[in-house]
This record gives sequence, C-alpha cells and structure tokens, in this order.
Amino acid sequence: MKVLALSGGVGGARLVDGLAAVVPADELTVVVNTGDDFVHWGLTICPDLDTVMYTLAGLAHPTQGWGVAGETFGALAMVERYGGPAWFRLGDRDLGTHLMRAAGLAAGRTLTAVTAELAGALGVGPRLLPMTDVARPTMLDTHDGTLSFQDWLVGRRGAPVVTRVWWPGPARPTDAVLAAIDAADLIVVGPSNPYVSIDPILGLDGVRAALARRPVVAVSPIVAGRAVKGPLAGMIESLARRAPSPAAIAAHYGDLLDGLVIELGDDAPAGLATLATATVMGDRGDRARLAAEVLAFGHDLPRRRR
Ligand code: FO1
Repeated sequence: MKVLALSGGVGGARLVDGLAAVVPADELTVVVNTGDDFVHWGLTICPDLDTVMYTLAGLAHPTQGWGVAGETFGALAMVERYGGPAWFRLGDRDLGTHLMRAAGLAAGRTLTAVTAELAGALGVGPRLLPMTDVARPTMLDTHDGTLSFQDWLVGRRGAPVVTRVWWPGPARPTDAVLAAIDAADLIVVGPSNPYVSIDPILGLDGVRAALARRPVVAVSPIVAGRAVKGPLAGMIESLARRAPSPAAIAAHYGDLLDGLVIELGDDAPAGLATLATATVMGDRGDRARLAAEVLAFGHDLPRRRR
C-alpha cells in the first residue's frame, strides 16, 4: 500500500518515523512543509525537512525533536562573540546540513534534489519531498504586527496572539508532490499544527483537489484539550474562536478528511469516521504501533474517494 504522509513539526516527524517502521521505504513518501524555512547566517534553514530527515536517520535530539542529538555550539558561540544573531540555536553538526544545502542550492539544484542528496547520504529510505521548490514563507499577523514564522515561534516563543496566517509568493507545488499524491493509496496527515504545518501544503495550487481523490486520515494534534507540543491550542482559540478539541481539528480540515485518529477518552467529532487509541508517542515502539493502527484504520475506510 503506497502511503503519502503530510508532515511538519516534531509530532509529524515522529509519526513518519513510525510509518517508516511498518511501510517499505519505496512505498512511503513524505511531503514536508517548507513554510518554516528562512535565511539565517546567510544559509537557507529548513527546520521541518531537517526534523523529518534527522528523525528517520536516528540523529534527532530525542526530547526536543528538532536539531541533532549530542550537539555542540562552537560556531554559535563564535557568532555571538561577533555580535551576530544567536537567538536561533544552530548546532555545529546541524550546520553541516545547512552548509551542504546552501552549496547545492547555490549550484542551481532544486530543494527537492538537494533534499534527496542529503537524505540519501544519511541512509534515509523514504522519499522526502519539500512541498515546493520556491520560497513560500509562513507569515503571521499578530497583535504585535506581522511576523515571520521563526521570529514568532522562536524569537517570541509563540506568545503574540495570531489573527491571520498567510503566505506570500507563488503557490506552486512541485510536480513530484502532485504525482506522489495521485499515486498514493492512502494519505496520512500527521499530528502537526494544521495552521502552520499542514495548511502551507494544502494552500498550494491543485493540492486539495488531488487529495480529494484519495482516502485521507489525520491524527489529531490535540489531546485532552491541549497540544502535545507547541502553540496550537492558543491558535485554535484565536483563529477558530473555539476550544481546542478533535472537533476543532475536524472542522478546520473540513471535507478533506475521511477519518480522524483521536486520543482515548477524547470526544469523537460527529459525522466523521474515528479511531480512538493511544496517540501520544513516547518511544519508537509507540510510533510504529500508532502508525500500524493508522494504516489499518485508513485501509478499512469506506472507499468513497477514487
Ligand atoms: N526551536 C526553538 O524553540 N529554539 C531554537 O533555538 C530552535 C533552533 C532550531 C534550529 C534548527 C532547526 O531545524 C529547528 C530549530 N528549532 C528551534 C525548531 C523550529 O523552530 C521548529 O521545529 C519548526 O520550525 C516548527 O516545528
């Protein structure tokens, strides 16, 4: 069964890690959000691509989820000594990724090509596809003005209340993304922040229409009324003006979803096929178990999409 996962953030990467444990590498493709990307220290930083790549390669920092385990920050300390920006903590090993990505892009290769080179070198089997090869940064209108994503999330710890999320630039998915959606037997939307990790993908030309022809299952990023990680609960309150819940997630995605996987004990949204199970992923065993349950659930969904 060809599986295509949409992923952003740490939660999305962890479910992808589980999928990679139960789906043969040549049957798993991951479309990754690039709305978090920005140029920093003169380098193009792609947090969500790197988080998925490091997680699949077994290199990711085990608790924070992003960055490389066992990092050192010698370069950061030197930048700080020069009075350069040190608010976004780039580690020395992580820097190797940014240097190679910058070199590949400077040589005229696409982000898709460079991602394949880096992931291949790390022994990552599943195909990682950036959602687009052009700049499509996530911008947030907040009570403190319009902010770029990392300035808001990291620079200001996601504190400013968000009133609008939007994207300048062409909404052009890569051909590989659209082809991968068409070839998929099942689409899995990770337990990512819908507003800033999944909507950047859904907002690209032709993506929603392509997904509408496939069975789509999402894993709720809201558990017991709270986000497992990150600023999502507050965003639901300020953007959807409602309490965080699986129903709020289902309402946000609308008719995109055929099924929703929710946490045991949480209320199932009306009118949507749901699977209740343990969705908070601790170790890699949890991730594989949840992934297997998601695939079994998705496989048995009424085939209303073809
Ligand atoms: N998140 C933070 O909260 N603080 C950081 O200093 C930080 C550095 C960082 C460096 C590389 C990278 O790939 C991710 C990094 N992140 C950091 C996480 C990042 O902001 C988020 O993971 C994604 O943009 C959304 O999940």
